[in-house]
Amino acid sequence: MISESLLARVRTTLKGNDTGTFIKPSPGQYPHQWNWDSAVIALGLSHFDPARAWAEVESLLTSQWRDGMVPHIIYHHGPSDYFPPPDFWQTAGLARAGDIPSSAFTQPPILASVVRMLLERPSTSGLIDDATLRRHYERMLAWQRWLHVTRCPDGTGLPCLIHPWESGADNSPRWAAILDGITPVDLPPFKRRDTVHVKADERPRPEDYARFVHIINLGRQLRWEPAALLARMPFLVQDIMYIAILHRADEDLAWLGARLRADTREIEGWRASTTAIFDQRFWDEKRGLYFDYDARAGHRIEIASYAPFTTLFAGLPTTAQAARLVNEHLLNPAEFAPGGPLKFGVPTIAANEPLFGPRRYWCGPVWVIINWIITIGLRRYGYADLADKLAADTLGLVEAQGFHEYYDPRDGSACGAADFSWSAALALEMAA
Ligand code: 2M8
Repeated sequence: MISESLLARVRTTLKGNDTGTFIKPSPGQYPHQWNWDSAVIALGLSHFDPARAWAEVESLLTSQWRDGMVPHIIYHHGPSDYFPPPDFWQTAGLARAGDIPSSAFTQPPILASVVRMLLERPSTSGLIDDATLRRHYERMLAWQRWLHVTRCPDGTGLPCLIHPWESGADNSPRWAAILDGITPVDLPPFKRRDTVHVKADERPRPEDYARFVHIINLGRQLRWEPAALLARMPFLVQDIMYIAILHRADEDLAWLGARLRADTREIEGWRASTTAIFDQRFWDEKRGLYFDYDARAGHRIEIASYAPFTTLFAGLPTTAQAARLVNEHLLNPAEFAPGGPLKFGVPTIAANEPLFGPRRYWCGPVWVIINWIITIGLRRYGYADLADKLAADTLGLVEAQGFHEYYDPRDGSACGAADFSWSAALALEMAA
């Protein structure tokens, strides 16, 4: 149930972050449009301004590159005090780029799933015409094809990420070993701006930030040419959350295609390929967990994170695998459950991992978007009580602390940026 007071606070936060063209993730720290932020923000908007929800989808898709990619940061209104600024990406004059200045890589493709959710809501579904919907469908199809084909080096259809920012979980310990192996050289001059708005010990470490910039610089030198990126980038990863989100997006895009009477065999082919290889590449039978894959080195990355739980969102695990994920890990107080060192779940890294950092960004804090994805997955597998409890606990955290970017799982205290759009939008989703 959505209370009037929650609705009013969410509305104030989202209106406050509304630039007119898109809703920014937060007032100071993130002044541009971010890909997966905008998608889930549209869900929150659907509860009080359904036409604006569709406008958010439209504004994200207008940034699409000619080769199909939908970029991760879109600078609709030019530069700001955010680093990197639009010209840092050096995409001007690239034939494959889009018309709106943007970053040169992408983010988790949750948009098709959001569009399906919007279409399944009576308040929102009648506000989009068939021609616009078909245009959105074609664009999302092109993006998902780009991921399965252009970003896949090994014929499996599993996309590779070329920068930690593509995962959405920028400084996750899942990427630590790869980042530690990268020595930045000849860095272009840059000045970090993120630590102006948020305490430095809640943000990526300086050495990791330098590596983020180094990888961008390599991409610039390769003119962002997809085959060259796959061949040369030092960070080349198959991320289980990213692939789970894509797999669910394929399912939801096929649903939309059927509704539009389109031929969905290509999408069904992607779904079959992912299903066929997922366990073989990522499942660890001994640990009862999925692990990401370092595609450059050719081995799994054995860090216990929130990412395996997101596979439930996509329906990828068998019932038996789901039971192991839930009983051995999600409910384990030494790792992910409240009751041991933690008071709140789900931490983004298991509490007993050496690199667990309870306040440092993606190294341990609780994120509303992750809990929301996990609750949907739990329901899909019949764990409705657990999903209800996680949703209620997450809402409690947000009610007590405000719409923050992330929260310390030991005591629930707020971290990162304040007035954070997706925490507000997804609080409404969980309440509903
Ligand atoms: C964070 O990422 C940006 C870079 O893309 C940053 O740290 O400057 C991540 O949490 C990402 O998942 C999120 O989409 C973005 C905006 O909220 O911020």
